[in-house]
Amino acid sequence: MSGPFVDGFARAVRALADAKSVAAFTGAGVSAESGVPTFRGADGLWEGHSIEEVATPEAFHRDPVLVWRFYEERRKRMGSVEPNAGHAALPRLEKLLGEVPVITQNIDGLHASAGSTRVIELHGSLWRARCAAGCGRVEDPFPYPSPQVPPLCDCGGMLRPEVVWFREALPEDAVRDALAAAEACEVMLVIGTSGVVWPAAGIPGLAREAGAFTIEINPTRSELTAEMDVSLRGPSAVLLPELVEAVTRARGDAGPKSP
Ligand code: BJW
Ligand code: ZN
Repeated sequence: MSGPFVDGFARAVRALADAKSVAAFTGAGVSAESGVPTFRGADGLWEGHSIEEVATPEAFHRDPVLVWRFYEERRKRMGSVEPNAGHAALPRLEKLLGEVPVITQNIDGLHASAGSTRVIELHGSLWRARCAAGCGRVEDPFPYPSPQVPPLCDCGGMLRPEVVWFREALPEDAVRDALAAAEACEVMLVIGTSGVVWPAAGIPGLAREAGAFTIEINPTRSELTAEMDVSLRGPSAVLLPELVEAVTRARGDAGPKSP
């Protein structure tokens, strides 16, 4: 059974159940049902904020207090936020299939809180800060609330959120790990991302070029839909648990497959 007559969900289950290695690539949509706003679209985080005002190195240079207030507000809102059933499904998939690297654009830390063992953070973390003056100091974790706004480094310079702003390079080790995971996986789950931000948006395409079967989970079409073998339309907190449940049934108690 293959081709257009088998529905997308069944093809996704079969690909996952047969896979020796699976990776996930995630964006803000995976945290939407935890109450974390996405970036784009109605009620998105950028609504009411100009990106140039808060998410560029120039913005920080111009008005570090405004930028820190924006991030302190987001850190405060995270205080009452928990991982949702979509995050939780990924560590369940690890129990079934072995390690599932999660390449995430999110900075909220919710994949690790949910129990995913290998999280690759492409755009940094809300919970770290580093010296903007370049002395090399990293505060991990950087406590909420910040002792002052803007917080200062021991060297006298300012600390900045350890996140990746527009026109900044992504962390080298995260890019290296993400590329390795994309090239190694047989199946890549692409969850809750618009796919508009580069270079992260190139990762599912690299996985596919290296032979991976690609499965999108998103309520709407994205810039990445055309590169997907299967697109499942719906929220990830519903679809991911359903998918993992179906993969569990399909595999019986086979456990992870050896490479
Ligand atoms: C659900 C759901 C549910 C909703 N379940 N799903 C090539 C071409 C063109 C431009 C560029 C290019 N290369 C580089 C650029 C420039 C730029 C860029 O990409 N611009 C584009 C916007 C055009 N890239 C950069 O600047 C990068 N740096 C770089 O390239 O350096 C080299 C350079 C140097 C000098 C000059 C130029 C380049 C850095 C990018 C850093 C991005 N940083 C941010 C902010 C991080 C910190 C913070 O959070 O404050 O990262 S921007 C923001 O977007 C954030 C996200 O990680 C990222 C991606 O967004 P995401 O996750 O996809 O969210 P949304 O909101 O877009 O989508 C949500 C999705 O969820 C939707 O599809 C919904 O349908 C779905 N959904 N509910 C499942 N329940
Ligand atoms: Zn310093």
